[in-house]
Amino acid sequence: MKDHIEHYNKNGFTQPISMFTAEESLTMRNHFFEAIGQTEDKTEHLFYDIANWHNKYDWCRNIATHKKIVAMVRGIFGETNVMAWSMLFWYKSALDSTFVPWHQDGTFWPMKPCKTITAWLALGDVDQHNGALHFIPGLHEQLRPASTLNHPDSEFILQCPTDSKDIGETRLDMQAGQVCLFDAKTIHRTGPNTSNKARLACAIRYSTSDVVFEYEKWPRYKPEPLTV
Ligand SMILES: O=C(O)CCC(=O)C(=O)O
Repeated sequence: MKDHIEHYNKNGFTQPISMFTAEESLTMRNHFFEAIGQTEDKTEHLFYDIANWHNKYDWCRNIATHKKIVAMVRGIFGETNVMAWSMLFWYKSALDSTFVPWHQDGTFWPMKPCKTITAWLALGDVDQHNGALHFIPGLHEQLRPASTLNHPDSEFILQCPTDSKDIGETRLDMQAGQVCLFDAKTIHRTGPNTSNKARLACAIRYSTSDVVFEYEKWPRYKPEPLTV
């Protein structure tokens, strides 16, 4: 755990951490498709209510409260009072050209202080072909002003500007059942899915109990904190 915490503090994210077996992650993947009433081989973009799965399904609550994930989050925060306040699924269908541009999650979250760790769980292998996470290491101390992005394939209309000084982009290939933890100020992105299989991951957002959510400013998908 110490190595992961050191890596996180230095870079803003951890290396992949094995959390669930391939079989367990396949079961979760199947639960997801069952929950949205679709099947794995649908290729069109899926529309589903993405918010707060940790309070919707027992199998999701079990992920959000998983002892080893929570222990890692507590270790990084250095605190025991931790809540999961959001859980959503990131789905890229087969041959999906949409991408998530460089961004810092904290840009989108009206909270004080800006203090969140995301646990991103791969529910299938991820690599350069199907939208692995990319990070810019070591730039997680402050939020940068975001700029607008007008691209038909972008998931967001805001992006975090990066320049030639932001060297060392790192891609994190992960196996099904592995988790990566990253900070609300970490600059990250994911590319399109050029493979023939859907890419599925879920992201659980954790904060400590001192964090105040400015609910009135939250456009939608308001936080639903669950003590873990
Ligand atoms: O999984 C993705 O495609 C994007 C994930 C992401 O940006 C996030 O969880 O903050």
